[in-house]
Amino acid sequence: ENPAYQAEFDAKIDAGGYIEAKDWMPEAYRKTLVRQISQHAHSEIVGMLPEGNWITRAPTLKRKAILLAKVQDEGGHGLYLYAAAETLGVSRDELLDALHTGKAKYSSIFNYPTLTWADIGVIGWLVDGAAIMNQIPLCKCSYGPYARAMVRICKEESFHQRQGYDLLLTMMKGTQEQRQMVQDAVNRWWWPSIMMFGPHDKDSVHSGQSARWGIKRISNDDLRQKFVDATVKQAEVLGRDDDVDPELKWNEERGHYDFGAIDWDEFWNVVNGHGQGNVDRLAARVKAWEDGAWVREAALEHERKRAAREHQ
Ligand code: FAQ
Repeated sequence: ENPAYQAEFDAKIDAGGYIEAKDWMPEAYRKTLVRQISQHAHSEIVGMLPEGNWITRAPTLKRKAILLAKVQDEGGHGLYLYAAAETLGVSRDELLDALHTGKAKYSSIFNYPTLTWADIGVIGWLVDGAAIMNQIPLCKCSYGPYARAMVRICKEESFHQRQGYDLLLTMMKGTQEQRQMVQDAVNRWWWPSIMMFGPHDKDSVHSGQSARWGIKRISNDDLRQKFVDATVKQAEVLGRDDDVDPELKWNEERGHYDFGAIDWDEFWNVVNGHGQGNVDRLAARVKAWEDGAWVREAALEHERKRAAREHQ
């Protein structure tokens, strides 16, 4: 701890400025960022799995090309985010090890199964919709490398959200069976999507400090409310029959939609590794890492040979 550096850091935060990788920062600030950015990166990479399942089963060439592009974007987001975390002095191997050994979290949402093609539309509409709501304020977070990575990520997420909504609009114009499929997918993904924003503000252990540091610009509950308000309107255009939450209704006085109570037992159960998909998702990641060992070895060997040639 150095009081002069601390004062400079505080002044920068108070002025809404950016902290850069080479700037002095409190150890706790660095650790919080490593935790959040790496969990965010893991979410992108694990998030490729539920959708990846459907690439070979996309109903048309157009939908297949779109889904392929979306899943590739998610791989890219994971890589920018790992690179942003690395600027904080942590290695990618350490981060991946924390994921593979189950020490690091990733978003609860990716532990739910994708049962039908409508799930792909609903993930784009609701899951990417929630992700954008949370990520737009992160474009202005106080850590420069994270904020800058978020700008491009948000642009790509916007395409992801629209393609999901477009997929659902198409299905809603189809047969009764297709409309039913959409309704079923919405019913299964609605509550997990609104859980993505994390615990209520009063139960959120990190919120106070993260807000003070300019990492969290809008609270978990405020983002959740913004998401519900925006999404109900989109659902009306979609022409959905709303039986997902009987308590979901416009509250004139508040100027917001009210909604029912979240099942926090389910949320913590999934976060703590006991959701439907946790075991499979982690096993798929570990297998991918192990199967890729020869690629890493070949790349290192190539580099060793190149360096040896240069020194001859
Ligand atoms: N799942 O005190 P808080 C995507 C944990 S979008 C699992 O409120 P904080 C794009 C939290 O880590 C999804 N764990 O924590 C995509 C903490 O535990 P810890 C990823 C959760 O950090 C779309 C504890 O609960 N987006 O991937 C969750 O201030 C479609 C206490 O909570 C991000 O990661 C949860 N939902 O606020 C890809 C955004 N919520 O770490 C493919 C960046 C909370 O002490 C397809 N992250 N926890 O062990 C954030 O904005 C924040 O970290 C929050 C949580 C808001 C998620």
